[in-house]
Amino acid sequence: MAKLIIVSNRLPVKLQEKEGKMTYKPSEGGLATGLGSIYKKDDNLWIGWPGMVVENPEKQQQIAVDLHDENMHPVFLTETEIREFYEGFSNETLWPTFHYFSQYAVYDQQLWETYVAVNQKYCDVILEQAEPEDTIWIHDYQLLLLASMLRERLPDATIGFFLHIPFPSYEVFRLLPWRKEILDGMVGADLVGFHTYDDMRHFLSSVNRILGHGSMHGWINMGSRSLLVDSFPMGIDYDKYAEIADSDEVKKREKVYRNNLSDQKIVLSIDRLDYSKGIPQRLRAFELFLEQYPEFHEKVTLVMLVVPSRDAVEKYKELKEEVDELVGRINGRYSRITWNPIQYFYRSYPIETLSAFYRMADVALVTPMRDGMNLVCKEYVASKHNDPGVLILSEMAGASKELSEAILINPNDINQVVASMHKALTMPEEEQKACMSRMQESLKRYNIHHWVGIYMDRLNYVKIKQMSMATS
Ligand code: GDG
Repeated sequence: MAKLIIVSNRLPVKLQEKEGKMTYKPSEGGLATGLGSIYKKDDNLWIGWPGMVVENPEKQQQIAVDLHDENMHPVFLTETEIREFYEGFSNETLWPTFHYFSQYAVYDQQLWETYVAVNQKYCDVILEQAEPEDTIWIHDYQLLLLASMLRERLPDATIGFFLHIPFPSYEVFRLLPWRKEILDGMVGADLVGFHTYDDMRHFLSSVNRILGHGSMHGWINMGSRSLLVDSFPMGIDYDKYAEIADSDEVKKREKVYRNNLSDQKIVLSIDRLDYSKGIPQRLRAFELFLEQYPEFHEKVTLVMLVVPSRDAVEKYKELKEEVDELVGRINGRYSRITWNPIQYFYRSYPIETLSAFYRMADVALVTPMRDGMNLVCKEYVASKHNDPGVLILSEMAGASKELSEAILINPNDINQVVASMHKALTMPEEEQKACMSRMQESLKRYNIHHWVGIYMDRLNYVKIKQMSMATS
């Protein structure tokens, strides 16, 4: 029977070694939850890096056996591959370019060559596991070349690709020295999916101008075969977030946190440490808010959770220092014995703590400079039930296309961000609830299961359509 193979840079578990014993910690990421019910079914399989460098072949063998029982299969990467493929080309070349920070992009032939070699490594591992009629669904910017590598060896396979980050405009994409090779890699898929219509439009424009293939209604005609490009805005596991937020455990935590911040309006900010998330810009806007609205002193607290990320990459180290310094400066300037304007946490928390933060936040301040989608803002809305709350959301996040009841802002416009904070903190409760419930309705419906369902349906449709095109 044909099976589905999901491929992503990382497996949905994190491998750890404690006192010589291997442990497998499940990932709580949106993708893992969304695809969880599918990859565990029948002979389906998830292929990816288990999150730890393992060099000993016997250990590798043992890990493969352990993972096999959970419908997973490992791709092992060396220290050098992690440095050059993951930290290097993926996160120092592609990530900044695709997020419109091309001034941060490193163009290094060695990093590119390792990127090609690692994509080939994933391809080889998949070929050991795949049958010609299997469906293969590849995820994200670390594996842009994989679809064509697989297509060469499995010409009739059904191959999907989904990009979780933005696809930049042609004017930015064309800066990459390997722009042609990257597009050649992506068009090997039958269906290329993006979060938004704009990402899709940018991709089609680059394919047209760099590869010379035009398109009609999202179909790219490559001569010998055709592929479809479409947008699929990713949802969250709505019920999971709503249920956790309603649990006694979370309510208890919220009460404890609230007691320590009594009489305070809470503005919440949660992201991975990343320059695309606009953390320093958000802090500067909060500082200006305190300057312009002294009546809010001792009445508002910014609870800011920053999750450590990619700390081996230079730009991220610099950003950490900048954020530390800004928080220190603002707290130094405005703190009282009884009030710290910013409560700053640089660590990751269990989902129950996150949920308690969502519940107690009067305002969620989600202001990325660029974001493929952004799930934090959706999780905030899902955690609110019938409670009031206001979402301030950047226009540059994919999610802004769906959440039009949020207060939408341009994160570069500091005055607008300040005004939006004031508006949010003074908005009548009825208005808050009305906006919240409209967003909840839409997120409940277009949840992660819906996303997986429509992507898979569309992929099947493409295969059927291709067959009818070939015979007509
Ligand atoms: C990429 C794209 C796109 C955060 N802190 C903790 C924690 N989180 C969880 C959140 C949320 C996830 O991490 C972050 O997701 P985002 O979508 O906001 O951002 P990226 O990580 O950059 O994700 C993005 C996404 O892929 C999906 O396609 O939306 O645009 O950049 O789920 O809840 N989870 C736990 N503890 C924390 O401290 N457990």
